[in-house]
Amino acid sequence: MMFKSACAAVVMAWVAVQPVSAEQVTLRAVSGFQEGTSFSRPFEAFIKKVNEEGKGLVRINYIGGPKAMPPFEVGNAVKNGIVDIGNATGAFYTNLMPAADALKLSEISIQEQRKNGGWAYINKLHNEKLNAYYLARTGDGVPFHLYVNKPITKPDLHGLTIRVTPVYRAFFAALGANLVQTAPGEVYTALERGVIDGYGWPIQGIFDLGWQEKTKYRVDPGFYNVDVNFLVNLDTWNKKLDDKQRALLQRIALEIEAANGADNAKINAEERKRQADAGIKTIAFEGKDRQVWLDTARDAGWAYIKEVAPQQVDELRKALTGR
Ligand code: 173
Repeated sequence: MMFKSACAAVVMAWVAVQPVSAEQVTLRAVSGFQEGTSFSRPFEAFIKKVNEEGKGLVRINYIGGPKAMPPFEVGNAVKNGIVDIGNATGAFYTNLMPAADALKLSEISIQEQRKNGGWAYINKLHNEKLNAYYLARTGDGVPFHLYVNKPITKPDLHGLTIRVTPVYRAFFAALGANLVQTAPGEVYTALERGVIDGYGWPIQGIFDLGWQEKTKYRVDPGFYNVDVNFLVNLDTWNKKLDDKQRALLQRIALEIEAANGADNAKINAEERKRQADAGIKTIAFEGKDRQVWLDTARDAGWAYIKEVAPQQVDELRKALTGR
């Protein structure tokens, strides 16, 4: 009896001096894009990998996309810890972080941003404004386009009503369009009812929600660069996770980020072909019109950032373009 309790005491003393071996942590995740669609897929691949490779360490409980939470709420949910991880484009959280609208203006890859100090600066802004850690960026190399149902012959959008998010707002406004902001989930109905003459969207993903049925033309060239970001609530990142758990999430996030960046040129080409096969015609601006189109996109984009984030615009430009 005495021997037994002495043994127990020794074991308990031993247990007490061991570093707290972390229990498995469960994190709640949400996506700003519909489940299974183009801009949720990298995030879902991330979750799958974490759940496979992180057994006993980290588990991610995916509560889903816009059916679980409106896209423009994801930033807020990450900030307040309602979820631990969110998948969202900067355009969905400009209410909290106006500078997030600059991410689309990147001209260098996220890998280069990680090297030139750009990522660190953008992470700091996410820390401060969104109470979030900037874990990864996907969508690199994917341009945005204007899709229309009335033919246009020059970079002039007067008389057209176009569906936007903050991504396209300054650019299409500069070309005279009337703007209607909607979440992606409302685009199909808006097209069907004829309340919009077109919409902004990347080269990838128009088939996800059936928009090819209601789309006549794509305008080329594409502009900007998609950012779809993995954001971790900062208290979760700093306090709920230990070094090993953070390292696992970061490693897998970087793997997904790199794989997505490498795949995008091929996916873009497939989507262009698929659009042509579906009967979507291209309106391609060339020469001077092309230059006006691209210059207006970039200049209106940066002018807007200067307006909403004057203290940050120079550093953002350096971070995102290297200049
Ligand atoms: O909804 C949008 O058009 C939008 O802002 C966006 C951003 C990144 C990827 C896909 C859509």
